[in-house]
Amino acid sequence: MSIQNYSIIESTLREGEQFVNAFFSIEEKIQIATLLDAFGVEYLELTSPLASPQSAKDCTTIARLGLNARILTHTRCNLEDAKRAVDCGVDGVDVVIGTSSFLREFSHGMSIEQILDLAQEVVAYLLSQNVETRFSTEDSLRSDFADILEIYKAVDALGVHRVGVADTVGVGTPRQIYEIVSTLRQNIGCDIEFHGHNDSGCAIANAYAALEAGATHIDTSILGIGERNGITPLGGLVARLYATDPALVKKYNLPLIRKLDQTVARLVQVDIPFNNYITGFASFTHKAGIHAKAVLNNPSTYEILNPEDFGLTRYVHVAHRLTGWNAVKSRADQLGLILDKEQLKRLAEQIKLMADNGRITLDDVDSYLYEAAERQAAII
Ligand code: HCA
Ligand code: CU
Repeated sequence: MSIQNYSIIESTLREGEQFVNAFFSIEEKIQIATLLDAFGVEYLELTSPLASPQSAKDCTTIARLGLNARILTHTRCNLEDAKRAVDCGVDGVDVVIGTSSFLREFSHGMSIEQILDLAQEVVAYLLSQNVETRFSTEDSLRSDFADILEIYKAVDALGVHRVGVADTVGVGTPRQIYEIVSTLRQNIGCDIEFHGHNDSGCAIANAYAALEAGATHIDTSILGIGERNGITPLGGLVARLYATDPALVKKYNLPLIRKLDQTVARLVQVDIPFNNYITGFASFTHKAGIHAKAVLNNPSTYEILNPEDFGLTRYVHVAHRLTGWNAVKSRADQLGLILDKEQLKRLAEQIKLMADNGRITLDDVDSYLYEAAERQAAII
C-alpha cells in the first residue's frame, strides 16, 4: 500500500516529558507547542492532567492557545481520568491500558474481560462528550493479538476515532509491525495510530512500516526523547518520508526542524547527536575526494536529502588526507582565487602530505591557497 494521508501526533509534551532530563515549565511548553504548530504537526499530545496539579493547568493553558494543531491529552483507561481530561478543554483524549500478561499481572491486575468492559465504558463516555477518542493498548506486541483484536473491534463498533498500536518496549521489527497493522486494517474501520519505542533502533523503520500497512497516525517526539531512549524522532520520520517522496512532507515547514531540535536539545541539556537525521553536524558533510567531486558536480550523487529544503547547507571537507583537487578547487572558488588545474593538483598533494604528518585545519589550507594564488599572480 502506498503512503497517502497521515498525521503526526507530536508527543514531546507527553512522551517527551517522560525523558529523564525533561522538566518543562509552562513557558517552555508553550514555546515547544508554538514551534511545533508553526512546523505544522496535526496534533500535540500533552501529559495527563492527573499527573500533577501543574500538569492539569498546563493542559488547560495549551488547549486555550488557539493553535491549529488539535490538542490531545493522554490518560489511563478509567472514567475518572477521562472526565478530568475532558474538563481541560482538549480536542481529544488518548486512552491507554496494558494488555500484555506482564502488565495485567504486575500493573493493574485486570482480566481481558474486565479490560473489554472498561474500554467500552470509557470510549462511550468520551464519544458522548464529543471529543476525538483514541483507544490504545500498552505493550501491544507482547499482548495476545486475539485479545487486542477483540477489544479493538468492540470500540470500533462504538465509533471510536482511532485505535493505537504501541511498541512500548521497542521490541518490534518492521515486518511484525506491518503484519499487525495490516491485519487490523482488514478488520476494523477506524483510524490506526502507531507509537514505537527505539530500544533496538527500529522506531523510524517501524513507524514507516506502519504507514505502509495503512496506519493513519504516527507518534513522534523531537529528537525522539521519551521514556528510556525514547520513540520515533520527528526529524527522523520526516527524513524517512522525504527520502521516499518529498511530496509526503511538503505540508510541513521543514526549515523549522533545526530550531525544534536545537530548542529541545537546549531545554533537556543534551547535544544534538553528530549523526542525527537532518540536523546532526555531520549530516551534510562530504569528505572523500571521490564523494566531493561527484557532489560538487551533482549533489544527488551522495545526498538523498537536499539540505536547502531544510534551510541548511552542505559542507565539502577539504583539510584532510582523503581530499582531491576538485574539493580544493571548490574551496579556492569560495575564496575567489583563480588557480589552474596543475596548481590545484599540486595543492591537493601538498594537503595530503601535510595531513599525513599531522592534523591540518581549513585555515592551513586557505593559507596554501592564498600563497599559491600570489605566486601565480607574480608569474603572470
Ligand atoms: C508508557 C505508555 C506509552 C503509551 C503509548 C500510547 C507506551 O509510557 O508506557 O498511548 O499509544 O509506550 O506504551 O507511551
Ligand atoms: Cu511510549
